[in-house]
Amino acid sequence: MKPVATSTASPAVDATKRTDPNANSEASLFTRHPANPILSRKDWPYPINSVFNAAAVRLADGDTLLLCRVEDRRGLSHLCAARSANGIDGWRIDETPTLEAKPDEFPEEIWGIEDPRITCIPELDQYAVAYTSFSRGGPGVSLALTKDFKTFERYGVIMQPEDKDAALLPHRIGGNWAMIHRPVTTLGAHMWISYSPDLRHWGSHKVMLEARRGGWSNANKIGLCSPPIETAKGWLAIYHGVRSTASGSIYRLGLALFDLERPEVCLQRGDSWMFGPEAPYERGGDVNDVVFPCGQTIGTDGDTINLYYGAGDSCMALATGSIRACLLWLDANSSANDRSSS
Ligand code: BMA
Repeated sequence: MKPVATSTASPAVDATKRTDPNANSEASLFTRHPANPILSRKDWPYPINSVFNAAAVRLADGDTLLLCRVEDRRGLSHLCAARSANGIDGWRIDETPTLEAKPDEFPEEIWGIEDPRITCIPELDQYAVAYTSFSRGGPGVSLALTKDFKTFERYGVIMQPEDKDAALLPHRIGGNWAMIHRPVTTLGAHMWISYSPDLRHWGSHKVMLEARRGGWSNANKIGLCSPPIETAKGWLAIYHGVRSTASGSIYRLGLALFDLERPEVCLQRGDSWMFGPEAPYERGGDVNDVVFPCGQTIGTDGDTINLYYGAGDSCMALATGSIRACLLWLDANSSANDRSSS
């Protein structure tokens, strides 16, 4: 990064001190871990191109498990588990892919499986993994259940293309399972929520949050990031907004809060993004200017968010924040009840 030029600066500002191009950013809600990137291809036990967009969960034994999207050297993705006692380093990575595409049985997985989100489901005593299947018709949403991240019960595709960025809520709402996802329709790429009695048959589809329009940083395309966090005030959701520019897309993160009983009702939506590509590993990669979280763990204090995110479609990074701070930030930075595309 180059320092800001000094020659034309106003005399009142000591521009020589402004070596950080983001120096006028407001205090960030999330702090990057100094060990970033925490996982990259050099760590892998077998040849790969990149590791990014991992789902995250804290296991019963206290380990953090990241179910990473791993892109092989054909360009196709599979999922591979990495476990660590502190969620930062000392990763123990499965020696072979943990969950691979099975196109013979599931033709929608012909070009790989991507971007998982894990939800712990106490009623089933299992973890649900919602992931993207890359089919001939585009991306769709598939679901698998597991107890141990070794064997998986595959449900196949549950939302047909074009659809992705899906996560299950951890318990039924009004008797039905609820899943957030991002279908692309002629109306745009918005976040929807759908309901199911059995995790196989989905209906009662409702728009949950719309991409904005015009000049907004999250105009035209948004999608859920990590599974929403259940708080006393509502479901706290981190979502990505995509800005299209002449030199490509910029993926940044926004915050929104949804009603606990009726999650399709947006209570608050932040106006500005709260985290975006700034570090070198986020600004440059196979795809530049991408931060893309698919999972988080919550600290033992019940407040700390350990947000795991893919950076530049090339490596995994960690940033920490606070549920309380996110809720306060929404109080201060939201337009009232704005779920729409104004
Ligand atoms: C999205 C998804 C992500 C990817 C991002 C940036 O559409 O495909 O997997 O990280 O684009 O390339």
